Amino acid sequence: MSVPATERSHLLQQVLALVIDASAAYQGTPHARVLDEVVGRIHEPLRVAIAGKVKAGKSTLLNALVGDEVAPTDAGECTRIVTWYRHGIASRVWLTPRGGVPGQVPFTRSGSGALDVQLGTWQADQVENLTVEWPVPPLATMTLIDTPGIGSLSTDVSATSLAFLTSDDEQTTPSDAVVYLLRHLHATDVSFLHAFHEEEYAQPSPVNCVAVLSRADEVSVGRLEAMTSAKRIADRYASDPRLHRLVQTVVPVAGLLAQAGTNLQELEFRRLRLIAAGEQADRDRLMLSADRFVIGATQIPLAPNERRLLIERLGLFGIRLAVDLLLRGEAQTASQLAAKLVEHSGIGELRAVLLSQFSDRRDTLKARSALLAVQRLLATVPVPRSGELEARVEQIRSGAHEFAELRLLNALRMGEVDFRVDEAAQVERLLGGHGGSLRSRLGVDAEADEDEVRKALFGALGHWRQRAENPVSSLATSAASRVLVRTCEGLYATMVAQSQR
Ligand SMILES: Nc1nc2c(ncn2[C@@H]2O[C@H](COP(=O)(O)OP(=O)(O)OP(=O)(O)O)[C@@H](O)[C@H]2O)c(=O)[nH]1
Ligand SMILES: [Mg+2]
Repeated sequence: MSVPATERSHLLQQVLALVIDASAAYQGTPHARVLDEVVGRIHEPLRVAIAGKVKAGKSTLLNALVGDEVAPTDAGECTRIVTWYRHGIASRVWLTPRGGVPGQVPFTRSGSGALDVQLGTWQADQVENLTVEWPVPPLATMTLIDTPGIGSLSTDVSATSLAFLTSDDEQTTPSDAVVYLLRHLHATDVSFLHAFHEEEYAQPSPVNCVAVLSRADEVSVGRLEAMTSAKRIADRYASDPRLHRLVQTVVPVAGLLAQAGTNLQELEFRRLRLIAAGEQADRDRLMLSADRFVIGATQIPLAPNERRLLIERLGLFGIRLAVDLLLRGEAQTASQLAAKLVEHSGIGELRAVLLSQFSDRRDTLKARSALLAVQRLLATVPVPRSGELEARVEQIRSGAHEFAELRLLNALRMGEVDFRVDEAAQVERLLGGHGGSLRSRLGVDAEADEDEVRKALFGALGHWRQRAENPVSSLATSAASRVLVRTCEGLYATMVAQSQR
């Protein structure tokens, strides 16, 4: 789905004009095609890669975001291949061999719905990527890219993901943003994130990366308070300086629960009701552990195989939660229970973060990816006009206020500007660190009326003007304050435009 030209930001229009101009400079060479692809990419939905270590829950989370169980989550060949999920008018799968051109390939769907793509004579390591076209609305705003696990036993598979995410081939980093799944803070996670950010303009930049504390239901061994504990851990991770400078935020999500809630079956609901209707001691014994749940002796009329299917779909936490919701009368029907499971999974919070951190900044992220691609091409394959084009790249980079904000956000997180403690939180908010809307930048309630918005805006504007002009402010603080004044002026224009609607 392309974005109408009139809705593109001034920055993106400038970048688009530059890429078209650069493409003319490379006309007649094979590199013109690279730039045509960059133009195509500006019009496409944002590309978001889902990355993380092996079995972090990447494919399950992708399914929850797509709202359909398409990505395989078993140990099949396809989990070793980078797979793109794009919006399309039909359901089709394309295979691109390494160094070859894409061709359509047949697929079937397994019992769970996961795609079983027939690779034909291709081995997984000969495949550059698979592209799945799927006609579902969530993909119209975001192309999702499932990557093989990093830090897996197979170094090949790990290398495939690292190469994809930190690509330094003749094109560009293929994704505009990354959702990084981590289960426990681990050295490999941090070093991977560093590698990814080395490709960025302001390095390392948290601007296009959010972290998910994945499989959050497994925290506290599946006890009912698991999600609350996971939230506490995620908050602690988010404030860890090593992660804080690499990612925007850390959101706890139980992808399995979200996936099950998205397409809960009537039969599964009836089985959960049978458990809820069981005798309390029997029920509690059964739900003590996953093993016991499947093979334990019980009066509840469910065969071990039926119980195994339930635990695979919901996990022990999901079953405990569902039974608890049924017993407390919070869900009377399958669709009510499904909605509650989704609500508890944390996927809604992740969607909100993706919206505020990625979708709302789409144009800036697209502009950044495109500039990176042009810059890399100019550096690796010089043409007579390279010098002039490089100067224009630099001019856009240093002149665009959006990039100045991102640089400041990075500097703030790296501890390179010394705002007062009470100012730092306001600066982060003003720069869009908690979302790009007028109200979230000003730190006022989403329902705040115009008067309140105006008061907050003038308060911030006055404060940062004074800081910029204060002779005792350091040079860095004065420069940063000027960026914030400019931000407030931009917010003022937004406020006026909104009140005229
Ligand atoms: N309890 C629980 N299990 C999960 C969750 N997400 C995934 N799993 C399970 O973890 C296993 C791996 O899940 P995947 O989604 O395939 O993980 P992945 O990161 O895509 O794995 P690779 O692609 O092989 O690296 C599967 O058995 C899932 O059912 C979750 O939120 N909670
Ligand atoms: Mg996977």
